[in-house]
Order: sequence, then C-alpha cells, then structure tokens
Amino acid sequence: MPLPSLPAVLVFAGTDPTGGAGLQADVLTLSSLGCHALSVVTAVTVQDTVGVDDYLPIDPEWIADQARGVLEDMPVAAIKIGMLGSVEAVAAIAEVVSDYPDIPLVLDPVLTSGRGDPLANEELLEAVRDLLLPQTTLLTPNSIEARRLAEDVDEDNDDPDLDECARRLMDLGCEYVLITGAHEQGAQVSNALYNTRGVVHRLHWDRLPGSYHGSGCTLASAVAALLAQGQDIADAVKEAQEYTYQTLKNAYRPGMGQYIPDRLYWVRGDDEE
Ligand code: PXL
Repeated sequence: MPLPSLPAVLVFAGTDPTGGAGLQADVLTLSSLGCHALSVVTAVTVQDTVGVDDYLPIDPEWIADQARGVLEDMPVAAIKIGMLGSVEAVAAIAEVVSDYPDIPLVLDPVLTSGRGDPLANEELLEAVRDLLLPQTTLLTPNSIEARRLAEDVDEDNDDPDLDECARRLMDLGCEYVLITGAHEQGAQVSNALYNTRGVVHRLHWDRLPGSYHGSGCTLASAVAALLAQGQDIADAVKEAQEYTYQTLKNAYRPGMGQYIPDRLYWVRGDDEE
C-alpha cells in the first residue's frame, strides 16, 4: 500500500541563488512544516545577501504550463504566490488560479528586495489589485507594501493609517489581510490580522537586532503550510508568526549582507525552544 502523502502546496515565486528568500525560502519552509512543495518559477533573480542586481521574468505561458501540469496531476491543498516578475505573469497566474476557487490562496505582494531594489512597478501593482486581490484568501503585506497597494492615486495628500489600508485592500476583494510591522518604528514589532469585520488579532514581538533576508517569504509560506493542514486562518497566522520568529532568532549570516532565517532551526536540537 502506498504511504499517505503530505499535503501539497503550490508556490509561484522567483528564484534566489542565496537560498535566503523567494522560491528556495518557500520550499524549505513548507518542507520544515510537513508539506510537499510544488514550485513554479516566475522569475530568475541575480542577487547576493546584500541586494538584487537583476531579474529575468519567465514567459507567462511557461508559468501557466508549469502550474497546470501539477494541478492536473495531484490535489493541491493551498497556493502561495510571491514575486510575480511581470504584468503578463500576473494575468497568467490569475487565470490559472481562477479555475481552483476552493483552494486557499496566500498572496505575499513582493514589491522590493530587503534593500529596497524594485521587484514590481506601478503597472504590476495595478494588475495585482485588479486580478489577484479578488481571488486572495490572505494577503501578507509589510506596512510599506500595504500603503503602496492601498494608495488612492486619485487623492491628494492620501496618507491612510494601516487599519484604513487593510479596509481598502479588503474592499478590493481579499478576505483577510495580515500587515506586518517590522518596518515601523519602535522596540516592539506589531503585526495585525484583519477581516472585513475589523481586527482579528494583533500580536506584538520584541524587535530582534539585524536585518533579515526572506522573513516575509517564510511567514507567508508557513501560513500556507498550516492552511494546507486544515487550520483556520486565525490559528494558522498565529502559529506561522511564532514559527517565523523562531527562524529569525536562529538566523545565520553566510555572506556579507543580511541574515538568513533558519527554517530548520528545530532540527539542530540545541537549547533554543
Ligand atoms: O523577500 C522578498 C523576495 C521574494 N522573492 C525573491 C526575492 C525577494 C527579495 O529579495 O529576491 C525572488
């Protein structure tokens, strides 16, 4: 008899040769949390742990074909989307996922690298708002991404607070929004989960020293893994944040730039909880 399979999570992401962010971060996180990662490459980046130098978007037909191949081969329990690479990729992915409306969809709107190198332009943002947010179960922007996505381009002096950003993003169609606060000031980092009725929960963490590469990818993939295992959104988000915090506490610095979260910290069996 075949052994029971692990829940499969389909990831759309860009590759990162440092192994810190992007597709490599997603696959490691999903594996660490007991899922099988199905990986669709949307872009290839050239980068080190300091920053992104360049990227090559993959042909949208190739993106759709990669995804359809695995979606038709096996049941998929959750979908996670990271770096998109081009407007055409957004359209192709939106069309594929629209055929699977019952699979929970986690969208991490990757707009820049950790250093701030642009990974998306205004046109791509517009396509994400129009084509992907209406299909998104959980959107996981940091505060900068939330403000950029929620900006009302027709308004002068438009400066919404983060609660208002979350409301606007849900007006665009996503069910839940998790806004992470590491880019805001303060000794603590506050993350807030919203649904259309308001704040579901706010969690506060002591700010860790250092700058991390791939923390957002880790968090979004961890939520996708836990959703794939049947947890509800509020529990999955709480546990994913706890997991991500541990990966950051155990981060290491293999190069000259940012720290990389240790998604397999629990394998080392040292003193850390
Ligand atoms: O951490 C966001 C991110 C996602 N995906 C890829 C990246 C980065 C940041 O550098 O390179 C491929």
